Amino acid sequence: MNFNKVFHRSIFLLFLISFIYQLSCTTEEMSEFTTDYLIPVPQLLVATGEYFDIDSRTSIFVAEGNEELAQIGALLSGDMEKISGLKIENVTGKKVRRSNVIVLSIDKDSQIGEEGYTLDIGKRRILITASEFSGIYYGTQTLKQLFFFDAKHSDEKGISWKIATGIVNDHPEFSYRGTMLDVSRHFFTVKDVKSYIDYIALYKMNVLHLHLSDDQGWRIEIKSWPKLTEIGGSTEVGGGEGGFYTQEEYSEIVKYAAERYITIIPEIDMPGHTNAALASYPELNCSGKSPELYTGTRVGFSTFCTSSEITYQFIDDVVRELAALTPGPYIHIGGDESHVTAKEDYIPFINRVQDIVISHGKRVVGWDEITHADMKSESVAQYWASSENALKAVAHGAKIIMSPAKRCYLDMQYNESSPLGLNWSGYIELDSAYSWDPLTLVEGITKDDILGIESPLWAETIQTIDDIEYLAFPRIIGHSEIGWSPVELRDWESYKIRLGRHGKLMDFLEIDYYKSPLVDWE
Ligand code: TNX
Repeated sequence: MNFNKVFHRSIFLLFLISFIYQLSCTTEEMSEFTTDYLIPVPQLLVATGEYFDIDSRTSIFVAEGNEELAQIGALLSGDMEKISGLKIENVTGKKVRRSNVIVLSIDKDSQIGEEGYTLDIGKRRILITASEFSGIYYGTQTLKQLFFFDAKHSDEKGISWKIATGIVNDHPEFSYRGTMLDVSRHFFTVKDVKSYIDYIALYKMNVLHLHLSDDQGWRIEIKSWPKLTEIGGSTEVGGGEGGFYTQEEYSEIVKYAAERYITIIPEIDMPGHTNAALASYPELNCSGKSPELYTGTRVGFSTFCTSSEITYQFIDDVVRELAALTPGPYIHIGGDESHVTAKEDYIPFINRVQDIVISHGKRVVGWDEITHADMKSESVAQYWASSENALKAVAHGAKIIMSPAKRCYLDMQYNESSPLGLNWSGYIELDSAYSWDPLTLVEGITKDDILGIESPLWAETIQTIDDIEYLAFPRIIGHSEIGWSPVELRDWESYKIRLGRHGKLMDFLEIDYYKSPLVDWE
C-alpha cells in the first residue's frame, strides 16, 4: 500500500476520532490543542479535548536495550527540566507502566514517511512513534514546544503542567533543511557552534554546513599539512587572532550534532577563496611565492595553481583527512567566485576535485558555479544567485539546494539601520525571508530536482554568538518552516502570530533575536 493512501486514510480516521470526541464532550470545557504555538507547522494535528498532567511522578519510558532511544529520552528530560524545574525520570524495562508516562518507541511498520513521527498525547500516556530515530527526535521537539507554551498549574499535590491531548502526524517536505555558518571570516568556538546547533535542532533542521576555509582563515587541522592552521588559521577579518578546530574538537562538534540528528557538511572552498592556504604553503601558488595573510573582505582575488600536480596531492590529503572525520555523505568543495581562475582551468579543476571526493567515498556539494563542470548526477549544486546555473544542474541530472541570496542569506541586513550585516542582495525583513516557495522560485525546477533549503550565514560583519543570534533569528525559524511544512500550510499571517509567541521561547533561551516591528512579540 502506498504511503499517500495510508496517510490520507489516517487523516480521515483522525478527523473521525476528533469529530466523535467533540460530539461526546460538548458540555465539558475542551482543552486547547492547536497548531497556534508550533513552528514548523505540522502536517496534521487533531485535538481530543482532554489533558495529560506532567508532574514529578511522570517518567519517560524506552524499551530495554535501546541505547539510542534512551539518549533521545535523556535529552528530552533535560530540556523539560530546564523549562519546568521538574525532574522527569528516564526508565527502561520490558513492560511499560499504564499511566503518567511518555513512551518513545520505534515502529518499523509506521507509514509516516522518512523522518516523520506520530505524537499521540492521551490522557494517561504520551506516545511518540516513528520508523526512524530522527522521527522520534522530531516528535520530542514538537512535544517540547507544546510543553513550553502550556500553562503551569499548582494545587495541594504540588506543581503539574497540563498538556492538551491530541494527535500530531507529521513529516518533512524536504529531506535537507540546513544552515551554513562561516567560521572562516571570523572564527567561532566549539561552544558557539554547539549553541547554534541547539537552536536549530529545536526547529527540526538537520544540516549544519561549516564554511571551514576562505581567504581570511583556514579553520580545520589537517595533520599532513600543519601550516594550514599554524599560519592560515592565525588571523581573521579585521586582524583578530582567528583560530581553528583540532580534529578532536571538530569530531566533538560532529558527534554533538549527530546526537541531535544534524549532519555536518564541511566545506573547503576552492580554487578561489584560498588565500589562507596559499599564504601557508608557497608551493600551492603558480608563482611559487606565498601572498600575505588577508584580513579584508574583498572576494574573488585568489586561486590555487590548477596546472600543478602538487595542488591535487594537497587536495587529496585534505579530502582524505576530512572524509575520515565526516560520517555524513557530503564534502562541500565551494567553487564560487573564482574570478581569477580562467574558465578553461576551472572546469578540469572541478572535475578532478569531484573525482578526488568520490575516491574517498563522499559526494560533492558545490556553489552553483560548479554546474559549468561535468557534474555527476550524485553531486549537488547549491543555488545562490544564478537560475541559469541551477538549470544546468538539472541538465546534469543533479539535485539542488535552494539558498537564494535574496531570501536566505542570513548575513543580509534587515533594513538600512541594522547594526550588522551586508546588503548586496538587498535588505531581508522577516516577511521577505518567509514568503517564498522553493518550488516556484526558478522556472523549470520542480520538487524532484530539489533536495531542500539552506540559509547561509557569512561572517564578515559578525564576531560573537550574540551576533550570530541577531542575524539568524528569527529569519531562520521561517526557513525551517519552508523546509518542513507544505506550501498549503504556510501563510505569513498565521506564521507571524506563531512567531510572536516564539519570542517568549527565544527570550527563555536567551537568544538575542531581531525584534522586527512586523510582529507582535509576546
Ligand atoms: C558571496 S555566496 C559569497 C561569500 C560572501 C558572501 C557575503 C557565495 C557563494 N559567496 O564569499 O561571504 O557573498 O554575503
